[in-house]
Amino acid sequence: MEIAPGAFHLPGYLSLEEQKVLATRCQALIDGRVPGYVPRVRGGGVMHVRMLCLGRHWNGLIYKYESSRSDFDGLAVPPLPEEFRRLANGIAASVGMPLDADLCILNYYDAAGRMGVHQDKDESDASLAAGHPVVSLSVGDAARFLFGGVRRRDPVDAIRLESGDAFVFGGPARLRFHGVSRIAPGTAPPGLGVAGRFNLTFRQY
Ligand SMILES: O=C(O)CCC(=O)C(=O)O
Repeated sequence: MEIAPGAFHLPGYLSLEEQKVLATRCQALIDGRVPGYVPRVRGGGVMHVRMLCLGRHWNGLIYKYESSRSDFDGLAVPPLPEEFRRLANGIAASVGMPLDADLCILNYYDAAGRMGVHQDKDESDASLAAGHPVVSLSVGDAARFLFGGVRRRDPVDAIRLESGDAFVFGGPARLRFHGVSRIAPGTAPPGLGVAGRFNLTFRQY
């Protein structure tokens, strides 16, 4: 469903079985040898998610990508799993947008998790100019996703992202402001075994 030029909400993109596999993988990654952490951002605030970057690390203190986590523990960023890359590229292709994803930001939101409204604009100038999309996949509790325009003051729509939904924004929508105002605790599908929410955003640097 194209909700604005270049922005697509794909409800129920993943089956329950696919969500289970992805949730198990996300949990293992975020609790792994290079674990998820709560980023501190420039200005001194802390984010309200637990984050793990794959493929390239996003440094929240300088808003740049790098190969090791110099803002946290100095560890090398884990690779982007090949099956993640294929999944993201396939979602982008399903809405007619070319993507060769080389990084993923995996966020875990607990019941109090949220993310302020922002633009994703730290990828390369070439990628932004080409309009390569951000591909988002959600698993677990539903979220109130805010989707605005390309200026901060533009009106914002609230969209409920459920477990298994994909959301893609590229081309003319690539620099739209977006965020998550709240999580709806306890709304993950019964049987998924997730409390809270995983969100993966894939990008091409
Ligand atoms: O959790 C979401 O749905 C959005 C995540 C997001 O905005 C980001 O990672 O830049």
